[in-house]
Amino acid sequence: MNASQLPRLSRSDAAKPEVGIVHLGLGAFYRAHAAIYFAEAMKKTGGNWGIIGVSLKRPNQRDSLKPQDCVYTALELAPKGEIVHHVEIVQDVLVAPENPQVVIEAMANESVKIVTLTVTEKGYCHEPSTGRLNVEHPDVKQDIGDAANPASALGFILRALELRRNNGLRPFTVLTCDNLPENGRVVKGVVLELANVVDVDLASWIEKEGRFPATMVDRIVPATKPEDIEKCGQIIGKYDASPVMMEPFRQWVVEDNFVDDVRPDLGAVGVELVENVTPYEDMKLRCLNGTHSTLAYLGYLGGHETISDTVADPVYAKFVKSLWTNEIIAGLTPPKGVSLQDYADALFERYQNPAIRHLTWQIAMDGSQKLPQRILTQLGEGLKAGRKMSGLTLAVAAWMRYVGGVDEKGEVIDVKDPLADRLKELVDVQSKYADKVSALLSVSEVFPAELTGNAEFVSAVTAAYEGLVSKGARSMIEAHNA
Ligand code: CS2
Repeated sequence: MNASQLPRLSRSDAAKPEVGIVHLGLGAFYRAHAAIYFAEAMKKTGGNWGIIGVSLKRPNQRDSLKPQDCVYTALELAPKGEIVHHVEIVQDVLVAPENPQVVIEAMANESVKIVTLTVTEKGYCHEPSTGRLNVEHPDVKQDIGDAANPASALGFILRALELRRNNGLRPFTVLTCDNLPENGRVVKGVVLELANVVDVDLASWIEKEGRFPATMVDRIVPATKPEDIEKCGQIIGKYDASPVMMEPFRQWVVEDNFVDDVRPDLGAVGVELVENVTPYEDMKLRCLNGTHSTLAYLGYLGGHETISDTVADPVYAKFVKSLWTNEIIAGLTPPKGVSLQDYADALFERYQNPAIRHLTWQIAMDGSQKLPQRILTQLGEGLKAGRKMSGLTLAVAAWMRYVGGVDEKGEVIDVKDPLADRLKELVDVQSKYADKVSALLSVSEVFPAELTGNAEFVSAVTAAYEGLVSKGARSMIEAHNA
């Protein structure tokens, strides 16, 4: 029997909490991470932290969740079996383009104390290399020009804060849950830049009264696939159209800086509330996301479908371990009491989990937005400090090879990236390898001058690129390991 023929999942008789949180960008990651922490905190120590989820672009999530009263299953997948979580914290799902005013009003409701965001790197409409708002971004233009119809998360935050101020309410805390370095400072910066264009008094009110805590979020949550829906149906005996698949490990480190100190009791459920998130963020972005992207490009090119398949290949396993030890950890200051080598060893085990089918293709998405904070900053720092950074250089070359859009068997790669067309054209119009590489290096939103001006790096990345084209990813890694 297909899962869709089973009775539909539904809400229990438990009382619904009042809404205290509006979340922008309701994807699998948030439902498997922050939403579960909030639900557990509420269960443990009370409070009204029900969530209204907002999809900023597409109606899919609403269409799947509303017929099951917005409840869903989170399947915790360990190598030895699974644990089922029934999650009831989401109270409603709105689709922003269908009725932006309803979203703004929901965010301006007095009961709402926190607006959380998972809009991915590109959702901040900023230039990754400078952190500045991209005022030419079509969504930003709409946010500025059409007050009643914002397009980006920033526009919604701005208009909702404006309404709260006009109604004499306190602002909400803006809690970003995206993988960006200094994510709190980034979101605050772009919201203030936008506010300054629209209304300088509003900008000063937000600057003075608003709070934008930084966070480090971690849990591996692959996008839900059709076979996951079937598997979930078999396990729970009900049809859940939108379950989430997650690994057992989770971590959330949050800067304890909320408007009027109002927040769920996150400390009671294992969230680390700290003054300075930066060392945790650097550790996670570089050790985890940096190697994730590296394995995604090199793994995909080498014919591996998932991260667990990739690290099951001993050549890749040796490579990623040496990356941690020789290139990544050497440049990091560990958070207090943390051993970075233990952290890397634990990561390797997480990557090995065969129950988590995390596609290399999925992680390879949006590389132009991810590369700077995951790989390029540490690469530049390592070179400056005189370290050999050949593994991360190979990762950059693999990204270049990947965005060319043709794999090692000559088949087309479905490259998902906001710059995909431009990147492909840069590669295609050049015939020599060195010219292709230098054309890609000229994309200044991605590559900082300190790397493009480093002749040794340029020749190393060019050689790596040539090697990837002529010998293939696996052979290049083997040569690197030797
Ligand atoms: C991944 C992340 O898709 C990606 O780019 O690297 O989503 C990663 O799984 C999470 O950050 C883990 O916390």
